[in-house]
Amino acid sequence: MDALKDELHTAYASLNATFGDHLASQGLDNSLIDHFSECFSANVGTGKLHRGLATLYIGKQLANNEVNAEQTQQLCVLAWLVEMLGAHYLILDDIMDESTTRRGEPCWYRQPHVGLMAINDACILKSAIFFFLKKFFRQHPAYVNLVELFLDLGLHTEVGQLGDLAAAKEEDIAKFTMEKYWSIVRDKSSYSISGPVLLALEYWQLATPKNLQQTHNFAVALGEYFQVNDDYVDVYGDYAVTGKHGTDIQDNKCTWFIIEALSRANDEQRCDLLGNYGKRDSSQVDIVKRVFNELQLQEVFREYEGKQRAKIEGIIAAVDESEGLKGEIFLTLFNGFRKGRQ
Ligand code: DMA
Ligand code: MG
Ligand code: MG
Ligand code: MG
Repeated sequence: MDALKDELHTAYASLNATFGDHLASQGLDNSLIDHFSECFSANVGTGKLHRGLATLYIGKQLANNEVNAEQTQQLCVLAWLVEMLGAHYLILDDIMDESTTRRGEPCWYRQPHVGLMAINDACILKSAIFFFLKKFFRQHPAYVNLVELFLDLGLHTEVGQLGDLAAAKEEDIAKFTMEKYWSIVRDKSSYSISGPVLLALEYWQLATPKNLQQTHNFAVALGEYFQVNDDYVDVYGDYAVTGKHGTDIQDNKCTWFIIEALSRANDEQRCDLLGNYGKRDSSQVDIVKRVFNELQLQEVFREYEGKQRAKIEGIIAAVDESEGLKGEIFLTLFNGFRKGRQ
């Protein structure tokens, strides 16, 4: 993976510069170009690069690593485009979730010289994806499919975010259900997992109905595992590792933890949860966390994790490789997410 990371980083500078040149050719002021370049550097490529690395890795694997220089360059571009899509959503997500930190730094919208200009920065990042698709893939036979794929991934993610934000407005958290939770998660997490696989399949024109179905099944199962982990990190994560402070309890989010807690609580604990969830006051957040601890939710989480891991391994073992997809690809993706789950 380190060699892939180096390849990705080589492509990075040229993408940032290419977009800057495009803006300059439109007569944009240097100070504005510099602003966007800073936005790009601060938000794209500062995370764990799971999605980008996965895209490049899968892209190469599907071709048995027989990839020429031009194809490598194109796969690197696709990898960065997934990272840009992620950066677009995280900038907006931090504003909507009123988060304070991301990757150990103040969130982009919390930088004094940015503020709510971050919303427009996020929009430019997403538009830049389509600029790059046109620039690098206009002649590729899968061009239209690649464009449609980014549109689809975007819509799914936005629908997931809508579900997440609308649920957080629920005054009676006793109405949260696992069914609702899983449906939000399916949409919210889809770009992270199916994105890299689908892009690589489309690039090599291997997106057969069977391969798409297998990818979907895997992505749903891993997406669930991934989001429950993300919810875990929100409550129990170590800031030194995660670089973000949790906000789910304060934000009244419909998370795996609150649903499990409500289903296990006695009357007194239930009363504490209902009266203190979704409040900014840190002493109220502490009460919710105390109940989570009393209910030994970390233990319940470990059990869930074990079961879901077995389910994912089952899906991987059953992959039908007859149309070019490989179980090995899913396995590497799974291990990558597990290793960097904090
Ligand atoms: C973020 O979910 C989801 C998307 C699609 C950006 P989240 O708010 O739980 O993420 P985080 O915990 O990183 O803020
Ligand atoms: Mg968030
Ligand atoms: Mg969110
Ligand atoms: Mg979260």
